[in-house]
Amino acid sequence: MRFDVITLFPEVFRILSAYGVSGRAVARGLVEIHLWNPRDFTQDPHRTVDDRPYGGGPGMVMKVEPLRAAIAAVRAAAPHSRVAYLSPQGRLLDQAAMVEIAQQPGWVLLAGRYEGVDERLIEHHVDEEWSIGDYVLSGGELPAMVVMDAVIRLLPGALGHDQSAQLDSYMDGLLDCPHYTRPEETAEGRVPEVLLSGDHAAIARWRLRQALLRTWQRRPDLIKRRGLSERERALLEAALEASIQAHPEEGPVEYRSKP
Ligand code: 4FV
Repeated sequence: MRFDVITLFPEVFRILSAYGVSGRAVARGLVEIHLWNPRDFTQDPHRTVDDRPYGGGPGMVMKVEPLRAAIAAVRAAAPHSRVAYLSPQGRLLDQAAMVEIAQQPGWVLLAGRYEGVDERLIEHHVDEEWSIGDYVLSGGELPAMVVMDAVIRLLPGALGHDQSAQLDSYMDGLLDCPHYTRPEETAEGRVPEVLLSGDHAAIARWRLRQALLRTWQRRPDLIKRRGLSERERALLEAALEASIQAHPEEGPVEYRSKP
């Protein structure tokens, strides 16, 4: 996988190539990260990349010319890559989208600043527009890093053992089950017995049951979108029943962010 990032702040991307899963993936050549600064594609002595918005209003807008030249240079260096602009107006990304993105050989990520980018640049030189969430950030750098982190961990060989990406939250459209580690007992309580049993079938069933219950309680929209198999429906009903038995005073299991 190859990422080319067009950004006014290339230095911030060091965090991806220097640390953790993404740092190891870069070191092992599973992914290449190339950084391009639009200022290097300006013609004027002030290296101007932005100007005031036509029609008035606050802030500044990124100019077409430096970005057009930068994209042309990147496309020449990475002819198989598609160009994606990160903005709140884009397609809202989720795990399924990250799996799709990871199938491509490469992406050019355009990280905007100021109020955004001149619309003509988006219309004529951008293939896709993506959003990481319905809120406004001060730049596209963090969204670009979010996409890169989420995609790099899906690359074969990026995680300790490939199997773990499959177990990730959302990979099966459900929230993740609770996790525990040593010691078995702390002041906060004891690890659920089933996890100490060594009975892998029972452990897998418990984890699915917990994931179903949590998703039902915290993100019923995901259950609606995904639907449930007969087995999952039975597991969820049993979990809901047990939860009502365990918290009779709380009545039917309504939405709650913490169990
Ligand atoms: C954003 C988002 C985002 C908007 C103007 C950068 C900012 C500023 N990008 N998902 N949410 N971008 O807020 O992707 O230039």
